[in-house]
Amino acid sequence: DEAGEESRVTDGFHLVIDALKLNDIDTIFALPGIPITDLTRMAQAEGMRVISFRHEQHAGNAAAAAGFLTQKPGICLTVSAPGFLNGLTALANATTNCFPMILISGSSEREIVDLQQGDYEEMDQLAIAKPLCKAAFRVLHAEDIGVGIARAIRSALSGRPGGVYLDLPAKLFAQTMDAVAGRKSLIKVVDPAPRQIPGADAVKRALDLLKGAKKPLILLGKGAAYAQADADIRALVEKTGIPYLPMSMAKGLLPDTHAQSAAAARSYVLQEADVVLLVGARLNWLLSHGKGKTWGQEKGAKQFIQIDIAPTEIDSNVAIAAPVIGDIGSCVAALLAGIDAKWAKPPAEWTGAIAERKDKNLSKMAVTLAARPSPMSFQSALSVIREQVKARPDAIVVNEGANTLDFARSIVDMYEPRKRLDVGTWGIMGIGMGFAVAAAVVTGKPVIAIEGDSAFGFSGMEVETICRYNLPICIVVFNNNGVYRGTDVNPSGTADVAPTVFVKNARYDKLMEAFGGIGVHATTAEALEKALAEAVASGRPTLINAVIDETAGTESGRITSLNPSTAKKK
Ligand code: FYN
Ligand code: ADP
Repeated sequence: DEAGEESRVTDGFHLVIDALKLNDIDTIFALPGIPITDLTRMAQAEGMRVISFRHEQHAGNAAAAAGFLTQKPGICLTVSAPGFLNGLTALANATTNCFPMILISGSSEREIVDLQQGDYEEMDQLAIAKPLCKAAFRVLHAEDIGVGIARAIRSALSGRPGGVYLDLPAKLFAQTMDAVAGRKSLIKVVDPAPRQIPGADAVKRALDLLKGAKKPLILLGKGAAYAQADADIRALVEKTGIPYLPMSMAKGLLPDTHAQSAAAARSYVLQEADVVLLVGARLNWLLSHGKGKTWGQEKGAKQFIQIDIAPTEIDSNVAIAAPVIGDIGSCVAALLAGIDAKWAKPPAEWTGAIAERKDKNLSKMAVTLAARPSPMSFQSALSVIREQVKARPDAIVVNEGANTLDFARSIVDMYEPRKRLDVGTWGIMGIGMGFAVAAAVVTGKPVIAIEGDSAFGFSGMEVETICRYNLPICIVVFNNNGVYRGTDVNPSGTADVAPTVFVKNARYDKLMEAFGGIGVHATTAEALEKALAEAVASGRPTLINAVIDETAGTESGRITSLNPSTAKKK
């Protein structure tokens, strides 16, 4: 009969869903449309969580953040050509950040695309994706779906994690095959991120160098956060007694209030340290390429120990005296094994000098944070968020902007690993709502998104998504009327406002109300405090329009120096 016939065959749609489920992937971040609309419906019917967005870039950013948080590739599903391109930005960003994700895009008919005969949304997506991600695959036959998904998962997770593109032409979904053969064609990936054990000689070299250091420093990056080797990393720091510095997304790996944190003496330790142990952090622009004034070059050469899974990362900017190649869990465990009770803690001269600088900065900070100026300053508004995060250390902080990012990074202490998601390696704007949605969906914890008003604009429409799924997200928009600040004027005399200025006194809170969420217009720290506490306690979608002094804010925050300035005389 017909029903029996139906159960004996499967199709491309179901093989994709079954292959993902077989590999414990239970969530898809998507934007439905031709040719993947039915795929989203069927995935939901088959018990997957399908979170559908308003723009593919945010679905892609959500997948990337989910990958970082869970060590499973986040899945982003888009339509062809323009939808694919929108998702591709997020895929490239995920790859840059070493986050595992898979962008699955439907594509048009190969026969027409390859002859360039002008199909609906015609584009050779595979070719375009290839240089922008870690790996890219296309599946043409239903019986190869299992292999395609397995290769995508392995590519995203093994070695240095990253983004993978999987091209699924429209025709593939409708293809049918025998259900039993279909099931047999699927692959459950065994050991998708194999441990990579460092060589004993490399470990010894690193330990010897560390032992001889007078001013050692440990630098933790987001690779260390991703690795989920939290207990061993903490043990390494505490057993050696070496001061450490977290990169922004490594904040909370050890609580920022930890006695060994040198975050509040950053410039000093970078300049003064003699041996630096990098754990999952690259010596890129965020670390001034490991040289120059930031690193006190005039004070003599530094020696680096670098733990990384990617051997070619070593010597990328400066010579690395002791590379330790392997997964962070294995490398840190191996170092720990070489640290016994006889290990000499760093000289008190070094730790004492750091403590002195740190205390000075912390006291200065305390004064700034206690002030209650009107209108609010970045610092007074952030002092409120700082207290809320202290009260709810399990909350996840998403942070983007320029000044809003830079001030929040040093003001808002983090207490637990992987609770801070931000602009990452590229320093990009637009990750806000995608990251916030993923954080809420995969952890179920409250999310506080600290957003510059400009940064928020890139993904603001996703407040509808947040309301639709009733996610426990509180967005705080730091509204100072513009990019960096709101006071620039157009010098030409025409009616247009300056390029960095927005509509003055905009009410971003109304945007949230439009979709049934809670909007709050906060002009004082007290009002902000009340609204934030209520939002975190209730878990209801909330947007607080925090009015910040429009004269506050510097060009590009703390990276002003990256703005090119002309040598031409005025
Ligand atoms: C840090 N600091 C503190 C504290 N934490 N003081 C007191 N209390 C606390 N808790 C001090 C720290 O010692 C530094 O002072 C200063 O605050 C800044 O610290 P931060 O933020 O850690 O360091 P810095 O120099 O800003 O870091 C460099 C960086 C960072 C490149 C890693 O700026 C960064 O991640 N930038 C990303 C920027 C970005 O992507 N922007 C988006 C594009 S904006 P000193 O020690 O005195 O120096 C487009 O326009
Ligand atoms: P940050 O921006 O915080 O300094 P980066 O993104 O520059 O951090 O560096 C992260 C590094 O961590 C990358 O070089 C990446 O290869 C590495 N990495 C990521 N995951 C692991 C892992 N599980 N084991 C070892 N290294 C890893």
